[in-house]
Amino acid sequence: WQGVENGTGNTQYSGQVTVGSVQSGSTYNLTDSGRGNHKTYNLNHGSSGTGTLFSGPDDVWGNGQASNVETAGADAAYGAQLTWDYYKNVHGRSGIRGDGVGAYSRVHYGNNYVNAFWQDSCFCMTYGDGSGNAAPLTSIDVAAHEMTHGVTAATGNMTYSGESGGLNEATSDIFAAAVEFNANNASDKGDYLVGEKIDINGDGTPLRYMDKPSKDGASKDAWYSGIGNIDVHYSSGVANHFYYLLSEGSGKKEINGVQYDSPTSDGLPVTGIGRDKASLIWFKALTTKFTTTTKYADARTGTLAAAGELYGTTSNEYKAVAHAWAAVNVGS
Ligand code: ASN
Ligand code: ZN
Repeated sequence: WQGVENGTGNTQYSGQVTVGSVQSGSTYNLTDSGRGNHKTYNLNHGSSGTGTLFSGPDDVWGNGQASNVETAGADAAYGAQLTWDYYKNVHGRSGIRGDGVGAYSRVHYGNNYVNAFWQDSCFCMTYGDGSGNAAPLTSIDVAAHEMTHGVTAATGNMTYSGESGGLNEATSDIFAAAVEFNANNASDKGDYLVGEKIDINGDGTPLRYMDKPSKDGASKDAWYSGIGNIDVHYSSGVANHFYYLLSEGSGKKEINGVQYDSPTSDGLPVTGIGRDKASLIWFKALTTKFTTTTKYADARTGTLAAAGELYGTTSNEYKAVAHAWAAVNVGS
């Protein structure tokens, strides 16, 4: 057995990358021995079990095209690698549960399946190939979103319905953006868009926008009393918007070639503190303040408490948290 990141992944979305593989005799397989032995399997259109571990006579995975069966495996392995490294390097968390144990990925789930999902029951994530215009759901942000559902399940575990469900979903979008920025991949630069690579709408637009969530036609930019009654992928907009404002501030901004224009519900401008600090605050709140029943008002007090512990209650960071929540109509 040898090697961490010896393999070459020719991904669909992230160019040529290195992936963790192990050699066993004259065969290589997609096992990331440096990251909890995270394995990547080919379901080959099945919908249960693990299918087969990606393996072969060379240490080159995929050719950059969806038509090559290994390509989705390379993208999924890379996404898992980046997510592991993000939690380890930025938050000091070893693995999704913090116990050093890797999860596993399954690609080519079912037929024309336009989704990806995390399951705590198998401690694994699964990717569909997409259908029609929608390309395989194996981009960095989708991988990080799904794996973050595992982190959330192991920490705050916000119940997946009502306001707590929106906060659970937002946590996945927030760290998906953070992982993507942290990766600094030239082919998939960091952004505050969710699913911009998979063309799920068929017109090049992303699935979600964090600067102004309502741009998707369904997500909410600000809290209102009935927000717990809508789909968690839309009520998440309030916290996604909070995170964008806390990181970057309100108004127009260009980052990595993407134009943003973030409104505030109270009309008052917000000055951002940068995504690194915003992410540390959200992570501390997730792991030490949030619970199954956390609602938006509790997320506000939880993130304020986290900011107070990290930077002090008289800090600019603490004040920015309060301003950003006010800007999405979550008040005291
Ligand atoms: N891809 C979706 C998500 O992670 C699957 C779901 O609806 N749970 O949110
Ligand atoms: Zn989700």
